Amino acid sequence: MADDYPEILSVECLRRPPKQEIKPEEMDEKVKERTIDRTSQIVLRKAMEDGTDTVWDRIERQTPHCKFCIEGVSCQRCAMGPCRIMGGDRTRGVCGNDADLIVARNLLDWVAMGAAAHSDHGRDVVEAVLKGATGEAPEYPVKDVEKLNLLAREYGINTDGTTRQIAERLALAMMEEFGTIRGNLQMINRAPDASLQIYEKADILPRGIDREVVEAMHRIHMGVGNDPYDVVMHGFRAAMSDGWGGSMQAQEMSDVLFGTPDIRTSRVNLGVLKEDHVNVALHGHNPVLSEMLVMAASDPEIVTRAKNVGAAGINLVGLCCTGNELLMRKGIPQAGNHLDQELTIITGALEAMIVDYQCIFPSLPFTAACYHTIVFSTSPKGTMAGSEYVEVEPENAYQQSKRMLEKAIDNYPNRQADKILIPDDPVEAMVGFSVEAIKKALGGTLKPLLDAISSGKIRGAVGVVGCNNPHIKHDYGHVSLAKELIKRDILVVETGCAAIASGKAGLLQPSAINMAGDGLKEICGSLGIPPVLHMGSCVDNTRILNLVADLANLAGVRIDQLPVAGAAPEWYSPKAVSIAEYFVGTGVSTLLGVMPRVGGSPYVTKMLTDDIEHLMNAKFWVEPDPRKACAILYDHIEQKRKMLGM
Ligand code: BF8
Repeated sequence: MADDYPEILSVECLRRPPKQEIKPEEMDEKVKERTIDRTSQIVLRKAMEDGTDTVWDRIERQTPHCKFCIEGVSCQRCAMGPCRIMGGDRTRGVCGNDADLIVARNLLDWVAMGAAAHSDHGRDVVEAVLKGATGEAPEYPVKDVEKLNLLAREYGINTDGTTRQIAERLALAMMEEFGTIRGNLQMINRAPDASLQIYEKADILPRGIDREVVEAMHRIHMGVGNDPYDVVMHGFRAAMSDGWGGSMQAQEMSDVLFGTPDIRTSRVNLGVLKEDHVNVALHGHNPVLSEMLVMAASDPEIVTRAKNVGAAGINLVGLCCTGNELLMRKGIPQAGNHLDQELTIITGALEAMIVDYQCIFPSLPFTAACYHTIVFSTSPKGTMAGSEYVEVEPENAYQQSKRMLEKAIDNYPNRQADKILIPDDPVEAMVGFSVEAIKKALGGTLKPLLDAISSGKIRGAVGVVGCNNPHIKHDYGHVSLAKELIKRDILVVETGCAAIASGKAGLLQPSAINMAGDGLKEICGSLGIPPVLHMGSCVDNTRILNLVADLANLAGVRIDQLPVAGAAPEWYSPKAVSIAEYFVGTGVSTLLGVMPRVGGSPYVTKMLTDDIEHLMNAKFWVEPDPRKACAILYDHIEQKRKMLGM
């Protein structure tokens, strides 16, 4: 094996502290309190028996949390503090800011962080397209030429010449949008004119993608954004630059490079690991890496090497959003969602976990040290202490992918039989509902969907999206809400970890129509599709934007007039905050199952849950209880229907 790998740091197994001992007779109950997924329960119990520390143990040790932080009224923005707004005579920080301003700045900070993460991911995908086109990274040719040409025309680009020439022009035009001085971003023009007028009036039309994030950072510096209203409003503009800019570029250009997803069936949950294979989990977000690993895994040299160590082959499995990307384009099985990342290692059957960036627990190498798993980090901006770092760029991605797989194979004999526990029965899931795939299923147009909504057979649609958060029982928020919604004939479209939760619960199977109301059952049944549609990863929330824009254009109404809504029942990440703000900014009211850190400011809370509706015709709700959440969403949809005279 290559001997030029950097030295691996000595890392110690991350054990649960002895004072947090869990008695064997308490384990079953405890796993049921923590997760509803059967396979996660099985492996979580193993973690308890092994004494391996998990996210659930750590949150227990962190509880109770600082109440000022929960309410968003602690400020660490400068060195005159830190400050907390505690009431009494402490209603202002050292600089003189109050609770409203502190909350507003903290919120904008989160939006900027989320928008930056998505958009930087988008830039990486566009860069891969560019390098594929110029020949610097020949492993990245254009797969969906039709989409490339459509996008080129949308950007007003000359489509004469070769595919590579068009790809180069388009990539450069998209990159230019990060710092554009042209005005607004191109793809937001997909929204109906009447919606664009609302965005313009609310002053949330995004300018350059980087500009909105940089301006957000400027505004939250002490002494700049001193009016909470404007600070919050800029968050919507920054989020719109994510939704209609960086994330949408990531989604569209991933389709260009790797193909637009189509409907297919695969399997989900920790049971997708295989006892007799070299198991490798691909974790993170960007398909630029994971697609190359899929290609490298079928390289004859790799296959032979796996056989030579006595394995039946290589078994690639996905986690989080890079898993979603592979699931919907390649049918690669998915081991789980955000809170399954440690459990995948704890099965004792994982030879390697290969990560790029975002949503990756920094503790993973230390979890891996309890077993035989090697954790590879690959991104120069996502390096991880304790991992084995193999730098991957588009130019070397194939070779580096092969090298990591070789190391994983060589690690197969290091498995300890007595530490292996792979749950059985992975669940089948129908995935890959890009807007293009939905249109194809409907005969080439969204008209049948619109007709079903107009007739009332389908009352409306809700995008249930986002993360897992150990503050909520794993998968419970997603699955319970989706079940409630489909029961009321509301079509559910899902992305990210929410979609995986539904997959594990069997809601992505056509047979799940039996849990739906009569109208939804009839429509989905006639098409042979589930009542909950898997639309992909978190940057694929922009597929939902495209869907609502298409529906609104078809119906001749604004997006905010449609009987639709968003929901993020278990969100945890700043990226989810950005998504939620671009949903609302676009005109899709959104329900959060976890309270954002704004409770310390009644002003900002009212602004988000009430006042902005007058400006954007959309707003936020916060409701952790899935039944009550469904009631809110149902009422909203019925009200929108009434206003449209449906
Ligand atoms: O981008 S849903 S936990 S994996 S942030 Fe992360 Fe949340 Fe999962 Fe994907 Ni999205």
